[in-house]
Amino acid sequence: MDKLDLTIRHGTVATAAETTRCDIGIVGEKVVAIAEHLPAGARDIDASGRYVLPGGIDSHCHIEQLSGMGIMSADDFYSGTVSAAFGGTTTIIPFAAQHRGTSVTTTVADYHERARTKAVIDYGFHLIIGEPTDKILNEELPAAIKGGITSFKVYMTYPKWKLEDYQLLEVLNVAQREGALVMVHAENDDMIRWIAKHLIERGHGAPKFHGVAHDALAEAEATHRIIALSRLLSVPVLIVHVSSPEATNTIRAAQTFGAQIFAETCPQYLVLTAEDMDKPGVEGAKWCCSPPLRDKAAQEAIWAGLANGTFQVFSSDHAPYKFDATAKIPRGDQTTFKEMANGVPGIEMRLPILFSEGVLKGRLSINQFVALGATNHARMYGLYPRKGTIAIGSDADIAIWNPDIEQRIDYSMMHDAVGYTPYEGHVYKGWPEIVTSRGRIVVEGGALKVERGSGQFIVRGQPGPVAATQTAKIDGPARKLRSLIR
Ligand code: DUC
Ligand code: ZN
Ligand code: ZN
Repeated sequence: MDKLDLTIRHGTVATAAETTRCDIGIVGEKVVAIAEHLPAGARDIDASGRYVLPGGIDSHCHIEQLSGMGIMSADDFYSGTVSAAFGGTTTIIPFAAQHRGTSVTTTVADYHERARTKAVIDYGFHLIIGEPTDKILNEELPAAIKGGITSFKVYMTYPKWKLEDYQLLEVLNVAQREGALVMVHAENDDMIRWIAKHLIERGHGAPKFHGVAHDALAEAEATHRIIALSRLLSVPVLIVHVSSPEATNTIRAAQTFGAQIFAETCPQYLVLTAEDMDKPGVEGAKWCCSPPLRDKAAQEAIWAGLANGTFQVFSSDHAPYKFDATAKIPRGDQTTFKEMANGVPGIEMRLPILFSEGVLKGRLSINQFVALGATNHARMYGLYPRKGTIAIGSDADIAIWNPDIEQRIDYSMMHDAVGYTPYEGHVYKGWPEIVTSRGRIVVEGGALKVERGSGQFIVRGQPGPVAATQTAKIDGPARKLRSLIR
């Protein structure tokens, strides 16, 4: 065997399928050898006592993006990807957000430009479709899909992005025709707006009322509705950032009878609750995200959904907004929950939280951890097997985890540009020590080892569920409709 460029030896290697004690050999950007014993490469890492895992994939994060409320996120493609890498993530799929009045083509070109010179790890994009005009649906979206952007997000709430059911059907129809996966933010806009108006009129503008306005029934209703729309056309849908027991149970039930419904949840719903929003003044704005934090019972339901397979992907929904007048508190201590940017940072904490609270506390196996944090994202979003696993021929994107390190979270440990972490003071055990991306060591010894702009855009293939649908026999309510409407 030719000399290996990099070897990682004596570690416990876990994929989504199995756990083995073996050595890994890398040449250039690829894994080329996996064996019980390999000779040391030009660079040799001793991974004794460590887990050697596929680098994480974070398929839901907002980087250098203008939100639905028109607010710029704090992280650009440099700080966002550096922060991701320090948390054991080697690929991100943030959003290229199409705002009304801007074409998808311009949007995509814009985001390519933002990322190209800054990202330190690999990335793709999902599109956010804010305005599904005929031109966008029939010309611009198909072109973006051909360019490797094979998934897009739609919103059932937020005035600037909300799509009507009719528009959602149009988008699902295009996704089916073009082979793309639709991600959905499922909350009932009218319920939220109605509750919020009445709360604000009565002077209940404090951050904790954000949780009241975004009642779990708003999430449950929209979840039901998008499932019905998906079933009507037999088009797979992935429901993002699921937070409540009602929505989780609804998704589980739909999956049980064969609907093509996939789901994602996020770290904030596992370890934070609505009580975190209940702080003096507007401090609680730091914990305002949508859907909002719920209660302990909801945390348990989400953990159960991770363990039993209701959720395929665990993403950060990193939505980094500064606690200042640019984002979280535009009117200082007079800001009401309706005026605050929605979202919490978490790109760096995503995997450490799942490892500590999931794997080390016995809720998930190490293989489930790998599936939820990496492999299923690759399968869902058309990156597999190049990304998301450790196999011969796959990109050498690897995170070496030390399960014995315990740390109390302090914002100075983070590498993002947000200025705070909602996990301040929490204690988590198990951290990535060395992270590689396409064979390059990205993080080692607490330091960044690569240059700005060294990450690459990854052209994604057809998403897994979509490919499966196209060969599957179509059943249920869609069958008759499909025979009449092509
Ligand atoms: N939706 C997201 O996906 N992220 C942050 C806020 C939101 O509403
Ligand atoms: Zn959302
Ligand atoms: Zn999001």
